[in-house]
Amino acid sequence: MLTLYGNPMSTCSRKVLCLLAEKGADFEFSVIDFGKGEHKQPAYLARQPFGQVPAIDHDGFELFESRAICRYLDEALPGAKLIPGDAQHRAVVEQWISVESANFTPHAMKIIYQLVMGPMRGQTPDMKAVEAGRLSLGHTITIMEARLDQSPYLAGEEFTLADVCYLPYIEYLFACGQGDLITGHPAVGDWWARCSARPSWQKAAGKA
Ligand SMILES: N[C@@H](CCC(=O)N[C@@H](CS)C(=O)NCC(=O)O)C(=O)O
Repeated sequence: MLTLYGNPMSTCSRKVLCLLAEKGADFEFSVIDFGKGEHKQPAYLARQPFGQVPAIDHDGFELFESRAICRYLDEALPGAKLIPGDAQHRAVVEQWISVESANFTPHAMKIIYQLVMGPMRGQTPDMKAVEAGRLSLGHTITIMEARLDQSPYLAGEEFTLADVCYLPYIEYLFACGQGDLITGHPAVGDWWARCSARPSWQKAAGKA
């Protein structure tokens, strides 16, 4: 029995939802209500001490951190493999996941925070912070463009966990009017079109 504790709007939950859809896995989705502050209550903190989603319980095995969850579920569940068996191919997947967590997401989240989360709390966006985020993210996207000009997916010919990890942040960049960062780079734009059309992403993003 697999239970995912998460929220359908959360980027990190969507990574896991996408992976589960790729694998065709059966699971229960236990929605943690941010509005009620459920993620900061003792029952949930016992599962995820930072009070963040997602977390899982797989036959009594508990785990948090979205990337660790994805790696575990890819190995533990049957279905398509999103992490290759070959050592060099797997290392390239890990390289692009590291780029996502170090060079892509922190910059993307600066923009998303200013234009999405802040306004939800009644804050006015700081457009200088948005511009700074765009500049830093643009540098990373230029590097991704060079890679994606060589292969259809970040780690080569196949869709892998490396691609999955970027999708939730890009979805939000489009939602807050910053999609030109992606479409302004032809190979990155084509890659996004390919990845985001997958039924797994459509499902994870609540579009199907
Ligand atoms: N490194 C964590 C980050 C988790 C995270 O930031 N989750 C967000 C939603 S995407 C959250 O729960 N935010 C609520 C909070 O931090 O209070 C992971 O990858 O699982």
